[in-house]
Amino acid sequence: MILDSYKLDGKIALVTGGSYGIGYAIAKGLAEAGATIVFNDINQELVDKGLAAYKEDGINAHGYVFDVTDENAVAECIAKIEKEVGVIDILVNNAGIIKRIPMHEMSAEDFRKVIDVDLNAPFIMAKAVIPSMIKKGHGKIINICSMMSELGRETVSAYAAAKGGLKMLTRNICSEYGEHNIQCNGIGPGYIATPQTAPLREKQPDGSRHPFDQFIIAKTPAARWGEPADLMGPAVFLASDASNFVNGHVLYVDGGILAYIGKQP
Ligand code: NAP
Ligand code: GCO
Repeated sequence: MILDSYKLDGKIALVTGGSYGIGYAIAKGLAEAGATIVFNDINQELVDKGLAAYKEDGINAHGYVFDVTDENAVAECIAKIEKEVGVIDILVNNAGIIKRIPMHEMSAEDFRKVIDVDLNAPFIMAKAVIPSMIKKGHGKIINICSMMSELGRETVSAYAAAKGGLKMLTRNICSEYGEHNIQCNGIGPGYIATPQTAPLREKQPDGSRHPFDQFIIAKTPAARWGEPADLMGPAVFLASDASNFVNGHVLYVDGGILAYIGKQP
């Protein structure tokens, strides 16, 4: 039965930055499809917050504290996870940051910080899990890309450079490891209502919608912001056997933004 190919029973999924937001929603979807959930975040407070939320949702998740940009910490923790939980079958590179600063005002340090979390870390995480995936004979890597993997806009130069690079890293992992039955794909969320985009949706002093909020509504055929739950189904698909011949692809979950010139003002 084709629906059986979407089941993740017996699979272990690691979702980085999975305490809340998109990462949490993706992990919840993978859990509902049968996967065992492992997640990390950058501090114990966030991991504890995540563990409580997963428990509330009936998910017995495993939480670990490590910075995804720290190669030594990542290697140590992957070894610990493999010992305590098992070999990772599915890696979701979700952890990410953004700094919205006009490029000519942005410090090289801030630019590097965004590249470090949004591009270097997915490399570090994938490098850490691929050897065991090769031994196991299969693996799924899902990189959380962005509209900014395809488009630019003011103030997000570092983020767009990172997410554009992440699209090409996705294609290169596909190219280099496809023969080991490892599929590496991206999910490109559109504009999703999470803490990361909260500043773009803040109500104005007069109670009106934020100009950027109005802009995105006009640019989105669905005429709404996405919700983290909109990403659950696409993530289950890319994490499951249903997508074993899908590789190097970025699946845009954007309500149609990339196809649409935008509603006339
Ligand atoms: P978010 O609300 O900011 O959550 C990101 C998570 O990653 C947080 O838990 C964050 O912890 C964690 N994190 C950040 N740096 C880390 C590090 N060095 N090590 C470990 N964990 C770290 O973001 P989101 O909106 O859920 O987005 C999740 C992913 O989707 C990101 O890659 C983002 O670029 C991407 N994305 C978001 C949207 C959107 O519209 N929201 C659209 C397209 C793509 P802290 O709380 O400590 O920061
Ligand atoms: C921004 C937003 C976007 C979203 C997302 C869109 O400032 O433009 O934060 O970058 O986070 O990446 O796909």
